[in-house]
Amino acid sequence: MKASDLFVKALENEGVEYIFGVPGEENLDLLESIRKSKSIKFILTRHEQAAAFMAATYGRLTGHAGVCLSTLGPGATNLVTAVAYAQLGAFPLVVITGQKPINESYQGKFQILDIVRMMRPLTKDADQIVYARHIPSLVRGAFRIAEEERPGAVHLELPEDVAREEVDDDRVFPKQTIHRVFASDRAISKAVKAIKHAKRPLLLVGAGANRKRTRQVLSEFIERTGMMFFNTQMGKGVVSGDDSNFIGTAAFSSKDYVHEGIKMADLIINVGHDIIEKPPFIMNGDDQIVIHVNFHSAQIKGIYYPQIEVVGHISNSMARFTEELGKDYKAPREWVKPIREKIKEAIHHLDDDNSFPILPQRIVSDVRKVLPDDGIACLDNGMFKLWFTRHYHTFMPNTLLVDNALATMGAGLPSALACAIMYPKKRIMAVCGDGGFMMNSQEMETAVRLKLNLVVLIINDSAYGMIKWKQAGQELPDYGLDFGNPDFVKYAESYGAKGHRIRKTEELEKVLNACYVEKGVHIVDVPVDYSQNTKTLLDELKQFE
Ligand SMILES: Cc1ncc(C[n+]2csc(CCOP(=O)(O)OP(=O)(O)O)c2C)c(N)n1
Repeated sequence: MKASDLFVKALENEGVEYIFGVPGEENLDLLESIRKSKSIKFILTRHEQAAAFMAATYGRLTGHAGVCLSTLGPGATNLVTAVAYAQLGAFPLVVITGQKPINESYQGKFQILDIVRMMRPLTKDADQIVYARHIPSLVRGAFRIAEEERPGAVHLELPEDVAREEVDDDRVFPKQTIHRVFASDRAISKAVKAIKHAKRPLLLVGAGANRKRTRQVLSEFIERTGMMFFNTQMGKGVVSGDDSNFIGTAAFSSKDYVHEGIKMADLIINVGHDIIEKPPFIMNGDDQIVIHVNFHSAQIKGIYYPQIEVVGHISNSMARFTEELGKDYKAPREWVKPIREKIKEAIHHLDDDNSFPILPQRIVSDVRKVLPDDGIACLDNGMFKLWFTRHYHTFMPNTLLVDNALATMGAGLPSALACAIMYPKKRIMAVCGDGGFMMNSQEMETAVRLKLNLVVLIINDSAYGMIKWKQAGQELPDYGLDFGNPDFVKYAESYGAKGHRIRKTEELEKVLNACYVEKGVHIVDVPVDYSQNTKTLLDELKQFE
C-alpha cells in the first residue's frame, strides 16, 4: 500500500469526517489519497489559519480531533495562530503539514523551515514521520494525545518522499477506550465537609464543563442542592441561563455586578475552569475557600490557589457531591438573591432601547430573539464579546462559541463556517467586529462555494473598539485605532452573498430573521453606538473599585 493511502486509512480509522486546508505540491500524494476516501471530505479554504480555526471548532464541538492540512514553510507558518487557539482553548486538533523529501532533495533549503520545532511550544506533541511504517502508530498517538484531557493540538509532518513510499503492512491500530480517572474518596469527603460548612456557597461553571457531557450531573446538583451558580465566558450554556439559580457570567475578572456576589461567597466550587481562560475571579486571602473540580490539578498562581482539589472526571465528582451531600442538604441562597436581582436590572434595562446607531445591549437582545435555543453564535474577539458574554443568555452547551483563552481576532467567521458545515439546519451566526471580520473575510468565498447557510453580523464602529475602550480607561488620548471599511454590502455581493445595512434600530431583528428564512450567506452591517463601552463598562463599574 502507498504510504499516503495508509495515512488516510489511519485517519478513517479515527472517524475523521473533514480535512480543512490549503494543500501545496508537497501534499499532492496525500490529497490524492483523500480524494479516494469514501468517508473523508476535503474542505478547501482560502487561508491556512481559517482551516485550522475550522478544524479546531469541529474538535471543540465533537470532542474528536478536527484535522487541518497545509504545505511546508509558508503554509505551516500561516497555521500558528489557530494552532495556539486550539492548544490554549483545549480544542482537540490534529495538524498535518507537508515537507520536502527528507532522503534526497534537489531544491536545497528552498521553503524549508524547522516546522516541527516551530510547532512544539504550540502543541501537546509534534513529530516528523520519518518511516512510512510508523504512520499507523503516529496517527493513533496523535489523536489520542489531542483528545485526552486537557485536549489540544498535535502536529504531524508528512514529508513528500515518505508519503510516496510503499508499505507492506497496512494494519492500523484499533481505538481503545480510555478509562476515566475518578477523584479519590478522601478528596470528595473533604470537599463535601467544606460545602456543608459554608454559609454563602457559590458554584462556578467553567470551560472544562462544556467539553464533556456534564450538563445533566451539574443540573442535578443545582436542582438538588439549590446552589446558586455563575459561569465563565467559555462555560456558558452548560447549565441553562434560564435556571432560576443562575446569577450571571463573569465577563471580567473583578469589579462587575456579579463580583459583588463572588466577593461575598465564603466558598466557591469551581467546576472546569482553569486559569488558561481569563480568570472569572481573583483569590485574595484565605477567607474564601475554593474547591477546584477538574480533570487535572490546578495551576497555582498568585490569583488562584484552591485550598481543596478534587481531581478526576468532572461528572463523577459532581455526582458524588450530590450523593454525599444527601437529600437534606440545601445550599444557603437568600444572601445572593438581592444581588441577582440587581444584576438582572443592570444587564437588561437597555434591551429595548430604540436609539440609532444601535446600542450593544439592543444588538445582543435582538440576536437572542432571532436565534433559537440551539442556534449557535460564534464570536470573534472585540468589545462586543464582552457585551455578548455578559448579556446573552445561553440555554444549551456550546451555543455561544467564545475564545477567552488565546482571545484571538479572526476566529469568528471560520468557526461559524465549521458550525454551518456541521449543522446545516441550525441557525448559525458569526458575530464579528469590523476589525476581526477583515482578518479572515476571504472565507466568505468558502462559505458561498460550499453553499452554506450563515449570517455574518458585523458590528461596525470603524475602529479597533476594544483597544479604544482600554485607551480611554487609562485616560490616554484617542489615537491610532480608527480605520475605514469597505462597503460591506457590496463586499458581500462581490462574493455572491447577500449584503444588508441596518439603517434603523427596528430593522435589525426583522432583517436577521429574513436572512435565515431566505437561507444562503448574508452579511448584516450594523452601526453600533459604542459610547456605552465607557458609560456602562467603565464609568458605571467604577462604583465597584
Ligand atoms: C490577532 C489579534 N490581534 C490583535 C488583538 C488585540 N485586540 C483585541 S480586541 C481588538 C480590537 C477588535 O476590533 P474589532 O474587531 O473591530 O471589534 P471591536 O472591539 O471594535 O468591537 C484588538 C486589536 C487580538 N486579540 N488578536
